Amino acid sequence: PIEYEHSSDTGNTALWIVFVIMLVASGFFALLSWNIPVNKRLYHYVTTVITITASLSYFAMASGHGVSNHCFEERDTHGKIPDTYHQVCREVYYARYIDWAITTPFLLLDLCLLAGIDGAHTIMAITADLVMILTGLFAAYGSAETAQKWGWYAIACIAYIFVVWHVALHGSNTVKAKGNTVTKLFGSLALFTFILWTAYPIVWGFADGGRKVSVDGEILAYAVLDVLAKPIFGLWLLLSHRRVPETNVDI
Ligand code: RET
Repeated sequence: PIEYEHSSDTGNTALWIVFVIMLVASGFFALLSWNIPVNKRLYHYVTTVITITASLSYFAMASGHGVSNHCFEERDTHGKIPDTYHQVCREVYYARYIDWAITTPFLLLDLCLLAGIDGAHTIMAITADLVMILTGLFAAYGSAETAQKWGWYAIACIAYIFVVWHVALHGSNTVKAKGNTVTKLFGSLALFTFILWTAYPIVWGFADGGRKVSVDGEILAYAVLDVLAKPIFGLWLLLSHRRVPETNVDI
């Protein structure tokens, strides 16, 4: 017998709701740049690209695209001879990884610009971030209970530590040159980001990885995190940017 793990109406409704939130946020962020000179719109561009990408990815997932059935053998008798196996098929929303591969570098770019991190360290942080997302994608397609799957997961986690290292360490140094207000703003935005981002591998471990959480539960957990990490993060950044002229970057 094949065991199927897939989403239901609850998960699907959540995907549509987040699609609408991302769309509204994109429109609002674009509007916020209305009376701002073109050369001062960098944060607006970057942040709007982030929510537009997310709305495309949520549209794909809600309408049944960007998802595949990942089937593998799972052992059902542990340590007994002979071992017997059964087939498990669980939905993998690979659209998320495409989304994350585009949006997480841009989120980091926002933070790096805010802190005044130099180009070399920004590129290193973004490279480590791409390694994190792509090795996470490999992990998602590994069979359960295999060292290979959790090996890729471990590599992704190491890459994540590099990302935090680069942004937190260099950012907290370089941001001082921009004064107290920007230093405080960067501190709180970076902490907010760190807490949210760290929740992703935890959700992944229980849902995609360990399969302790249903596909619906996984959708709901990522839905909450995605809304906080993109529209709420963006709102916070763009409204603060409006208030604090020292956040300006020259382009
Ligand atoms: C994975 C699994 C492998 C280990 C790690 C992960 C980290 C993912 C992160 C995702 C962040 C996504 C965001 C989306 C925007 O809304 C790939 C889940 C470390 C940090 C911020």
